[in-house]
Parts: sequence; structure tokens; C-alpha cells
Amino acid sequence: MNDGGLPGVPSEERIVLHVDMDCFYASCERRRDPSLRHEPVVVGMGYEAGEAHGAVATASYEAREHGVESAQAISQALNHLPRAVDADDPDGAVGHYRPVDMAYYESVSEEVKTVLHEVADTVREVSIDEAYVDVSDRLGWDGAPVFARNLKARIHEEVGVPASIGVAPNMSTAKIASDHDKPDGLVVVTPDEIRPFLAPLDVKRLHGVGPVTARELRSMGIETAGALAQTDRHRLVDRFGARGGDIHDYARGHDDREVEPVGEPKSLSNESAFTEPTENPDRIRDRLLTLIKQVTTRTTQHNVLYKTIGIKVVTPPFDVHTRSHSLSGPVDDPALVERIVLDLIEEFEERPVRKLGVRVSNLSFVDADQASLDDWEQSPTESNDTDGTPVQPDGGTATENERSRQTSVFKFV
Ligand code: TTP
Repeated sequence: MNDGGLPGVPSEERIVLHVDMDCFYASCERRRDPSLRHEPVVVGMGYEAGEAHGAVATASYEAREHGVESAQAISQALNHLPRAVDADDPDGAVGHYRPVDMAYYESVSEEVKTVLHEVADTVREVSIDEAYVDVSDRLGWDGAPVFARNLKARIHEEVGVPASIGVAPNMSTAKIASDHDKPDGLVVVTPDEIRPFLAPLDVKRLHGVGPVTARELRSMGIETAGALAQTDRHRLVDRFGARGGDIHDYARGHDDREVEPVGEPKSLSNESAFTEPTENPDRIRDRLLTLIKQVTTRTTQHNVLYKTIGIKVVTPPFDVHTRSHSLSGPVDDPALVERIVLDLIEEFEERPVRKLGVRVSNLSFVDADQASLDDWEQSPTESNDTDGTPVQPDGGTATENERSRQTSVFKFV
């Protein structure tokens, strides 16, 4: 990168969100056990019977106030926490420990990512609890704060876990912004604000500056991003090589990395919640038809074919049921999606429904025309669908015994 203009979209015209879930594993534990809300919670490994060693994966912000940190030895961490027996005040805080349950956190993460993919086409999933979203194609800076606020609210209402969001004209500044006011933060840094926002920050907050580089920069008398921005670029390149140029750019609010989706999405889905649970078949059908329209509009726009069609049904209190049906070959056929979805929902007749989802998975990203059904029937594919259920070669029609079924019930309140 050089000092002049950037290739492609000028960075000041890009709007990048960095979404970072707050104390993610602890928030997941709170989702399924609301008695943990506002309590010090430590999630880790190695505190089970017979185990003496282990480390903290994360701690709620209440536990952090007692001195608990990620990667701390579990026994040391738990010693920081108040215990019921120690508490003078019976209503006072009591520390809680929960063992890591990755399968559950991954399922929550999947729900968060579903929301992100619904609001934007360009999503880069970085880790289980972190993603970049580029919304330059759909928003101006005027609309960015409201968009980010709505996204935060939506994740909270639909998934039940808190997120912090940073909005900026590039990835490195958006990441700093999401961390700036955690937890439950929302920080918007417009192109005009980027230099004053970065200037007072410690150099260690910048992308590409680890503890060793931060120490070296300090030894050069450079403590803040503002000081780094004003340092002669050649001095930095002499000392740190090409990375010296990069951190100089980041400190000056320049970062032309694109938000590139990692790999291709495994599924496309849309979900929608009712204000109150409903058993009304017409409302349920109408909502499903809307979701089918949304999903299939996206598949058609992006030339995506799918082999598996599924629904998600959330019944009170918060039981999540998924059903899916796999075809023998990929299609993009909205009428078929409708037939299969309406068939799958029949099982839930007369049951109250609080949320619905429609998902297509087992995706192929090809520009080639869809193969004919005859071809598939001659050479049925034996593979696994995304639910891990064997694919049934059925030529595209759903029947009771050919349908692949999977139920996963997660309880959370
Ligand atoms: P982080 O995003 O680093 O942090 P966090 O979600 O716990 O809290 P916050 O962003 O609000 O400061 O980590 C994401 C998850 O990764 C975290 O919830 C647990 C897990 N993790 C570990 O298992 N071990 C670790 O040492 C760290 C830092 C995180």
C-alpha cells in the first residue's frame, strides 16, 4: 500500500462492521441458564472431579471485576470468585463455573452467523464469535449507525446473546472500534473521525502490533497510534520490514484489505420470529412462503444450487427442531422448496410456533445449467448432507420414508 489513493473502492467509501460477541462462551451459558445473568461466570476446563489442572476460556464481565482472566489457571481463577458460603449478604454475587461445551457454543455461533448472512452478502467469519461485514453496497454513512444498532438488537432478540459492533471505513479500525466500548458496545468511526479516533490509542491496539513490536515501538519513543502515524515511514520499514509500512498505514487509518468471505457459505437461510407463539396454520404458511421467497431469491441471484432443503421450528419455551430433506442432485427450484417445506411443517400441526426458518444447504456454486432430473436418477450420489444424514436419491419428491430427519433440541431461556 502506498500513501496515495487505494485501488478499487476508495477506503473512505467503504462501510465495514466488526461484530464481536461479548464474553461469548459465558453469554451462551447464560442463554440456557438465565439464573447466571449479572452473576460472575467462569467457563473453562479442568475443574471437573479428578482434574486439578485447567484454564479459563472466558469469564463474564462481572467475574473479570474480581480479577479473573482468560487463560488463567482455573483453580486460581475460582479462588478470586465469591462463594455462597463467603457472602455476608445473601443477595450478594456468587461465582459460577461451567465446563466448556463447544457443540452448544457452535450452535449459537451458527445462529449469529445466520443473522449476519441475512443482513449482508459480504461476511467474513473470523472465528466462533467474530465476523466482518461489508455493507458498502447497501448503505451510506447516514444509515450506518441505525443499521448497526438494529443488527445488535436483532442478534440479542433472535439469538439471545450480546454483541459489540464497531463500524469504520476499514477492517482494522472496525476491529478496534468493536473493542472500544465492550461489553454491549456500538462505536461508529466515520471517515472524518478516523485519525482523531486512532491518535490517542496505545500502539498495541493496532492490527499487526503484538507485544514484541509494541515494546520495540516504545523503545523508539512511539507510544500511540498518533505518534506512529507521524513517524517517518522509512524508519519503520528499516526496523520492521514491510510490516512497518502496514502498521504505519493502519495508524493513519488506511487499510485496503477487502472483506473477503472465507470459503463459500455452507447454507443459506432466513428466519423470522412471531411476536407471540402461534398455532394458526395460515400465519405459519404465510410466514414460510415469505421465507422461501427470501431464500430462493438469494440462491437465484447468486447462482447457487442446493441439494438439501430444511426447516427450523422453534416451539415454546425455546426448543429448536430442524427437519431436512435431501435430493439426489442439486437444484434451484423455488416450487420444489415450497412443496418440501410445506410437507416438512405438517409434523408441527397444532403446535405453537415462536420462530420459523427455511434453509437450503449442500450448496454448489456453479454457473453451469442445472442438470436434468433424469441424469441424477441414473447416477445417484451417495454423500452426506450437512446434518450428517445420508442423502436419499429420490429424484426430487419428498415422501415420508425417504425424508431425512434430524431433531436437535436445545433448551434455553
Ligand atoms: P474472545 O473474543 O477473545 O473473548 P470473549 O468472547 O471471551 O470476550 P470479549 O470479546 O467480550 O472480551 O474469545 C472468544 C471465545 O474464545 C471466548 O468466549 C472463549 C474462547 N477463548 C478460549 O477458549 N481461550 C482463550 O484463551 C480465549 C482468549 C478465548
